[in-house]
Amino acid sequence: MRGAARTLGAFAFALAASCAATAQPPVCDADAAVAQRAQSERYTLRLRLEPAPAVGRHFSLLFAVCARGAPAAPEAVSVDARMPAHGHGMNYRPGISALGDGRYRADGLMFHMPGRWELEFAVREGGRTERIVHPFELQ
Ligand SMILES: [Cu+2]
Repeated sequence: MRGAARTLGAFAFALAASCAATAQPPVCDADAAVAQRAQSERYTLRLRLEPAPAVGRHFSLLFAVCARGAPAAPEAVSVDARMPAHGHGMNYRPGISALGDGRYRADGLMFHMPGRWELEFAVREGGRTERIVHPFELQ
């Protein structure tokens, strides 16, 4: 019993370590093949969802906030997701951390039903908040 628990613990640690090694946020000049793109008036976002979202499975969002192709340094960045057709959001509030160079990581997102979701980013800079919406169709 104790041996099994220890083995499981070691396995979980190895899994976490391998995820951290592969899940790098994109950079501003990322190739379109490796990162999706969302745009507002002043910003371009390069983003990646990891792992690919499935109904009821947590995923992370790795992204870079860019202004004219270079990393931007906004005062605050937040992200949320909604299903506009149903008028509801997620059941979880994601945690977000700044990694420097305009790059961010948000963890703990989950789409709890299939259909059209919208990821909504809010970028605050100079007393102004700009919203960037990225649609996502979940099968
Ligand atoms: Cu819904």
